[in-house]
Amino acid sequence: SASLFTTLSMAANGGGGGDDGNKVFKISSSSSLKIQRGDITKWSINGTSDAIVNAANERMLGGGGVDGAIHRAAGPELRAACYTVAEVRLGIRCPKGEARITPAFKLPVSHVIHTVGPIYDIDNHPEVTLRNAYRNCIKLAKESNIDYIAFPAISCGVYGYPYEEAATIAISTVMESDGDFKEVHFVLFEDDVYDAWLEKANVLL
Ligand code: AR6
Repeated sequence: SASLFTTLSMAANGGGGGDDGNKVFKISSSSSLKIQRGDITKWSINGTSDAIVNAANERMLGGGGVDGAIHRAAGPELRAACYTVAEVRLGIRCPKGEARITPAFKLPVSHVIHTVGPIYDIDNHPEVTLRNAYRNCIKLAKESNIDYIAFPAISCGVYGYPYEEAATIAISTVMESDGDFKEVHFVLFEDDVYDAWLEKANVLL
């Protein structure tokens, strides 16, 4: 059932805005999965029903990696909005595997969905936590009427998740969203992460 189109025009145009190397797969009759290299802070579809996912930490007040990039691009209002998210335990706004939503402020999307993945070498059953992170983002996005969602490679940076294993979990979990979204995107910053995602998508879709 593989259905792969390659949008060479974007690459030929020089890409940019997270659209270079854009590969499109069908996950249902009404829903497609796009895998691209790029900076997720530049990504948007319509600014009204689109959301990017942030790979945050449990404090949910910013950090390094994609989290730092998202907070820088959104402006200080994002941190202020995160600060108002209720703590579930002292200093913890978003436990691992859960998700929270905020407005996106200066970003070109309507919302940011913050999630926290597992630390691969430390946490028990990281595969369960990583799957829960993707699932809870999808659930929250659906409840918030998001039609277009973009994910980074959650836990594949500082948190050390091996790319191939993370790709299998990420892609198989978004395949469950089957028709919930018009488009699900993975916007991947590194070539080897992008290659791992593309390889798994070609196997799974
Ligand atoms: N757009 C898309 N992907 C990006 C971007 C970007 N602008 N910048 C980095 N990445 P990481 P984690 C990729 O470390 O492993 C933070 O300090 C990056 O290359 O951001 O879940 C948080 O505050 C990698 O492939 O997130 C937490 O403390 C992927 O995003 C901790 O790191 C995820 O890398 C979370 O660690």
